[in-house]
Amino acid sequence: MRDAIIIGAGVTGIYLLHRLKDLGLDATVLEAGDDLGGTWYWNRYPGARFDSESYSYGYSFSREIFDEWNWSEHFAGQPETLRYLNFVTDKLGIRDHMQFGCQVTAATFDDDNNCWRVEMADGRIETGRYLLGALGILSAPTLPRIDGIDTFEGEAFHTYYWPKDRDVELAGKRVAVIGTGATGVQAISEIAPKVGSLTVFQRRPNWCAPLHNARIDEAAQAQYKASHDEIFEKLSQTRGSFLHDVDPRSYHDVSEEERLALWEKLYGSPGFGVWLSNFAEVFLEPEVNAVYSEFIADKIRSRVNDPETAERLIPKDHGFGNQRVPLETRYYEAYNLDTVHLIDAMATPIERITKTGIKTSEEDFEFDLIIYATGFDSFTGSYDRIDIRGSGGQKLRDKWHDGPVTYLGLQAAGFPNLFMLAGPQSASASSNFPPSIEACVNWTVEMITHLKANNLERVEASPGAEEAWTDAIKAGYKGTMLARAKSWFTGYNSNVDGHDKLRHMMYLGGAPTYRATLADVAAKGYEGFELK
Ligand code: NA7
Repeated sequence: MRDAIIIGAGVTGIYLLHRLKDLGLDATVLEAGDDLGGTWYWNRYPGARFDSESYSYGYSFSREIFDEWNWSEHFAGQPETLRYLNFVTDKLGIRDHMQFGCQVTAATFDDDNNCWRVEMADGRIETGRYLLGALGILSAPTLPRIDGIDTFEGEAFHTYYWPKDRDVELAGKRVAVIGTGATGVQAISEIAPKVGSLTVFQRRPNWCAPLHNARIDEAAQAQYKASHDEIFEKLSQTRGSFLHDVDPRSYHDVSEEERLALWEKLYGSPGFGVWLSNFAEVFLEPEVNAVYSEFIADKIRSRVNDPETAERLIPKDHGFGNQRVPLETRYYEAYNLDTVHLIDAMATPIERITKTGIKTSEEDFEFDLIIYATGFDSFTGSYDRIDIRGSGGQKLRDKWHDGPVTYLGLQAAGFPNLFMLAGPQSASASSNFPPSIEACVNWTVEMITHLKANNLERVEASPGAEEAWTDAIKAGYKGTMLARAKSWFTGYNSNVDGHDKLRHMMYLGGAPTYRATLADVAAKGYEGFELK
């Protein structure tokens, strides 16, 4: 029996494996893909890139890695990020401890031996004391439930499964994109000038804002390398572990001139500042949010030539920032091309996919390629897709039927020795991913060290601690604008049964408070956990 089995060779699995190997433990990574990288292995669609500054997305645990790796763009594209994760893995010398092409189908806790038995689609079986979920939060892609989806005779795929072994011919092709979340927005912007024609099927628009990406020249390289300490100090202080944080002034205390000056500056600045460096009231007060939303709506109107198309691209059902804000590069300008058409899939719904294209209530379209940018069964989907059975045979899927229930977003009562890194209801889910997963990994590795040192074989969240944590998570949503928005943040997905109401997926207290809570729990002898 191994000490630990990690599922997933993405950003989390790589660091976790490194820490466990460093302790001399027998750990292996099981990865469904044919290589490492997780999100950055799968999502190869044109335009896939960071919305976080590259150097804030890289790992912080090794100064050597930070110094040796040179990001070429402030917001790196998928190929570069995948190269980075390979570089880190080889530098750490842990590749041999990863098994690829392992689709984990089931995991069962053995109450007699306090260990997990993990089954894979190809019949392989692994047994380990600890089962560590490094599954990511957006790794269960969902196709739309539209009649006829299997009948289309052209090329079609979900963005997550963009072919990796060949180039997809775009030039001259009649292309459809369904979905306008962050993925659709990136893909549309990138392919619009390259295809013969592009038809975008949009159900609900998102609020998008410019990324302002740029190459990192030698001077900027030297500058960010020299700023190592400041970068990570800042990431440790901000609520979302981003380089952007709320403006300390109150919206109500500044003049209109000052307010507009800030907003213009944010709209013209790189990265998530346009979302996160605003006045706190934009997030908290619907009336203030409405004023900012109108400011952004005017920006959209100024960038789209056809006023009717511009109005269609402006969200009417939620205010700016209450869903994930896609950052874009010439997204709105794409709609000024004669070859790009925007279909309102609310007004004229898609009725079916046909052999030759897409039929809406109004028109029959013909396409060569259909791209489904239709999102994910967020946070819990990747756990639900594995038949996970805890103590006494209870299924995690059943326990989470109406939404996740966890303690610290790390464990679920009744599922001993199972840790979810970046699990639902943790801060990893609601902040810049790498800094947050490093904190979760460090904490979990310390706990495992503690258990081993004390000859303990079993650790389980107590039902009371779980209930209190989940109640606190739910309370965090009360009265917020976020709770009313229907997106993957809140677990909505029209393509998954039962995902038509708010699910309390994220810890909303901010990353620093979350880390302090973890430290406090450990300092109190792992309060809320039963150790045996
Ligand atoms: P998202 O943000 O969940 O977007 C999915 C999009 O697909 C969204 O516009 C949906 O419209 C649309 N959708 C889903 N099903 C359908 C059907 N059946 N018909 C029409 N349109 C549909 O996923 P992304 O992949 O874009 O982004 C996920 C995250 O990955 C992103 O935020 C980054 O953090 C990285 P809806 O809004 O439901 O009306």
